[in-house]
Amino acid sequence: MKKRTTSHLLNGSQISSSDAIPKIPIALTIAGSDPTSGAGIQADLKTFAAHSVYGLSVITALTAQDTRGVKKVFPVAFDIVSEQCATLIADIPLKYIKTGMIYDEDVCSFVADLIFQHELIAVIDTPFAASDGTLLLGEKTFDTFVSKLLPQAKLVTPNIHEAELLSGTSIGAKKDVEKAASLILEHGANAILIKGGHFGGEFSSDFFMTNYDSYWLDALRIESVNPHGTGCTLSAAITANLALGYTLLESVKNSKEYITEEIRNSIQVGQGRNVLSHSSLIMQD
Ligand code: PXL
Repeated sequence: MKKRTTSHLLNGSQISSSDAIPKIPIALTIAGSDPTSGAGIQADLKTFAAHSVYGLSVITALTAQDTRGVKKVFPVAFDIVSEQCATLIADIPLKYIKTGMIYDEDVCSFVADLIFQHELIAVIDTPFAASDGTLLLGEKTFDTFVSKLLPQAKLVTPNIHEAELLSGTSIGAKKDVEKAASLILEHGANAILIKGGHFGGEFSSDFFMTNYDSYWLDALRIESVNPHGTGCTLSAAITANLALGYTLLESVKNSKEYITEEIRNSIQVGQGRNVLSHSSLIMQD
């Protein structure tokens, strides 16, 4: 007689009792909280959800901000961050991680060790300051970021200004971007995506480089709007694509398409900058 199997039904998906941990794509974001939900941990989780990736989150700092700017930063204590990470990782099989705002030097060092010890695939974003200039990392954190966290990156995703800081060079043309990228890779990162090269013309060009190859990725530039949270969202989308099984280059290309569409569909919810809706809203006139 055929052996009967017993299964549990959970939210419509079938989980066999012999395989209690479902194989679903999971990603962790370690980043700051933005109450407008336009950037930070909130944008990361919405981006994971939009890609059908289950998102975990550990918050490194709270911010008081609105769509016009950041009023105050409240770093979360080292013990609180490290305990949350250790607790999560003891339970949930984790491979993919995205890091955003990391204010504290010791937290930065801890996250680098976490990635190394658990052999995590890490997309490291570089939000050193908000657009209004408010610093999103402590005075001493930058050096630790460069020496410890950067070498753990599967991909690091600076914008032009952040690439200038990381490379110690100034960027005014495409050839400067290429030079800065190779200097930053010398710190040990596996690959780099330098975002937002607007060197005239109709394209917004990002530069992707590994130790083996490099590409200019062009997208038609969308005039006028410069929504809040595009950096966080792009790096979260790349992490989600990696968790879904795409290669690094495919993940970058897919995510560039995603962010271009999100910028096109950005919405105004306050008196300042637009935010991304992560396809959750269809605006009506
Ligand atoms: O967009 C960079 C960024 C990242 N993370 C947090 C932020 C900001 C910008 O304000 O507040 C928490």
